[in-house]
Amino acid sequence: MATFDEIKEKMAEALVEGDEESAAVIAQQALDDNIGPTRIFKEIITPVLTQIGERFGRLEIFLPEVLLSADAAKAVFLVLKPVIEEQKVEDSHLGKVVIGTMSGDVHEIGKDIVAIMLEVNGFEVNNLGRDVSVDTLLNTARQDGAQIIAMSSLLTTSLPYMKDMINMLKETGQNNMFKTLVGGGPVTSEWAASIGADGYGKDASEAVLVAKKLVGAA
Ligand code: B12
Repeated sequence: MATFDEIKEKMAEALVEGDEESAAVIAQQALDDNIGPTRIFKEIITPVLTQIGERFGRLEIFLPEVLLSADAAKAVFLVLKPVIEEQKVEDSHLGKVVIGTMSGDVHEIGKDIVAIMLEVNGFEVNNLGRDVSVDTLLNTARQDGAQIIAMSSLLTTSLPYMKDMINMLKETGQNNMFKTLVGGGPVTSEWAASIGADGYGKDASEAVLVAKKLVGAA
């Protein structure tokens, strides 16, 4: 049986090298060794991808390498997904959430983690993917009869669309129909408050807690 540190080291190596196959094998090994998905996301995937982002920012690595690492992270996600889904809270309908990454932004790993964590914690989630316009998010939220519109942004250039959404809700008198929840790399609680968002979560666990508060379930 491998220790957590050994798993972390091996998975970090696979992510850095962008080795999807090894990443998936190590993810399975972690599960076999009773290391839970949340710990893998929080203590391995997030810090390793953050480091990769920093190296990219310093021009030590380039976009194709980041892309390979992201694919390796997605391979880990696919191994963990069914295990997380098994933890689904039965018979719990806290409400409907529509979630997407804002226009022009294709970062989706963190948003997908948030989506699945909301789902297993009692929400019905419609994950619209990435590069989603304000109009699409809002129209879908109306069609679905959603309670929460959740918005993800990893780029400073896609942040303003969160503000556009909230302004549009206010201007069209729909701000009482939906609660807005925001998150993603450049999003802070200060930014969330400044645009009038109803909730902010710094990670998937907080997203669940805040979403529950927004529907009066926590
Ligand atoms: C992987 C990655 C990519 C991949 C994305 C693949 C994919 N399918 O997702 C690829 C290679 C495509 C990519 C492309 C680019 N990227 Co990039 N990327 C990253 C990287 C390394 C990791 C992101 C990630 O997945 N993190 C891991 C997850 C688990 O964390 P997370 O996303 O933050 O999500 C958590 C929380 O934020 C929160 N959360 C997220 N969403 C939501 C939503 C809600 C509602 C809530 C409550 C919470 C919440 O919970 C999540 C789970 O805990 C980051 C570095 C970083 N520090 O983030 C750069 C980074 C985000 N990228 C960056 C840049 C500049 C780009 C490019 C513009 C590069 C280029 N020159 O083309 C392009 C943009 C493409 C586009 N149009 O979107 C910059 C952004 C700078 C900025 N602030 O604007 C970063 C910060 C790198 C850097 N240091 O420069 N990237």
